Amino acid sequence: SDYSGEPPRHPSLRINAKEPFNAEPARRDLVASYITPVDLFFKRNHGPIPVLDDIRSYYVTIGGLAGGPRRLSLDDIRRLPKYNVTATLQCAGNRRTEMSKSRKVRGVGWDVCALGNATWGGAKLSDALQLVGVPYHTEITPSGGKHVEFVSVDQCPEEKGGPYKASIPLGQATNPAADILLAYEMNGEVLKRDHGYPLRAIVPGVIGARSVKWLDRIDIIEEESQGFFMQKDYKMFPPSVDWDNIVWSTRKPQMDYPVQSAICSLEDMSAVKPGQVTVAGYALSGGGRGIERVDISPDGGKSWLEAHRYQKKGVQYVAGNVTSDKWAWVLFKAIVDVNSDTEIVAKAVDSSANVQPESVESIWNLRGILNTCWHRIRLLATP
Ligand code: MTE
Ligand code: MO
Repeated sequence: SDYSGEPPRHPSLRINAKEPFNAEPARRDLVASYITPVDLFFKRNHGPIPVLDDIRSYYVTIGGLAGGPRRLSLDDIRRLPKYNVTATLQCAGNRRTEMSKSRKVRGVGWDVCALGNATWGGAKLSDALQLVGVPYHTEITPSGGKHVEFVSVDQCPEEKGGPYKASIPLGQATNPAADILLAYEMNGEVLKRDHGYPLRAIVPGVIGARSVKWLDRIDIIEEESQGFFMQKDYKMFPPSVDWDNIVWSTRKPQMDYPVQSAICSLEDMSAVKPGQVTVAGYALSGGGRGIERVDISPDGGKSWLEAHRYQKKGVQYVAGNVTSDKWAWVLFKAIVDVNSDTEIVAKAVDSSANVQPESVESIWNLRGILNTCWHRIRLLATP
């Protein structure tokens, strides 16, 4: 693969793999703002960043069972009603390094920052599909049946040199309330090359792998995509399955992400002065489920206190069960007293009362995805 055309990147990013480029921000940088700056937003790639210079000749082709095919230029997409959706994109591999410490897993290692919260601007996928004659859908549909497949222009070794592909159920793609975007802006600016310029899918509440960048085609197909990243990756297996007994077809491709939180104001095993310590981080859940609460333990899980949560820039605390952005994370903060060596723990509860699992062993899986166990920070109290 040719990596000579990569864009410049922020020097403070922590690089997990150079080619393809995979990087995440430092913990403290991530929770310094409610909206993640584009420069510091994690970058997750499976191949070189495509060079798409002449966007006047760019178009996305909508076809497959949709008929046609119809080509939509960027102007066609921009003429559709524009929506701004604040949504957190999280890689299913977030926190993989920690899972690998319990038992080895395969995949790029990530600390706790393989996610970011951005305001995405673009047309709704449901409007683009309606434009080419595919009607809206407003009921909940089963995940079986027809899918909408996104096909990129990038070339991935895993796809045997072909483009990155992923699909979502047709009923979700055509439902305006799912807020799925064909995004051309990120935080009010033209999308950067690293994040899918000129056009990407944003599928809120779903693992990042389905938000395909650098769109080339959108096809309606009979069943879910047969691409590598749907069939041979991003599936969650039980702890009993390893590389010698895996049968990929026994599991469905992962869609929604589960409830998650992590502490970002502290590094594991760091020294602190005895006294008050700030415990701050993020919490989020998939499928449009908001965060109901974040519990913090100052003593390894024996006792708990509830953290303050906020969603907006102006540090507006969320009271009771009122949350404003259903696709976006909440940031949290608590002050705890530390007088001796201890372990600080965070766990979140979502609006359906799903709770993060206590141990990593119980959710270990060979690909190291969806590590959502209680997040623990060991602190050394040093006077
Ligand atoms: N789309 C293409 N075309 N190629 C990719 O490698 N990576 C996916 C998804 N879309 C990928 C892609 C994965 S696994 C994630 S987590 C997100 O993009 C990351 O988006 P970001 O790099 O904008 O943060
Ligand atoms: Mo990902």
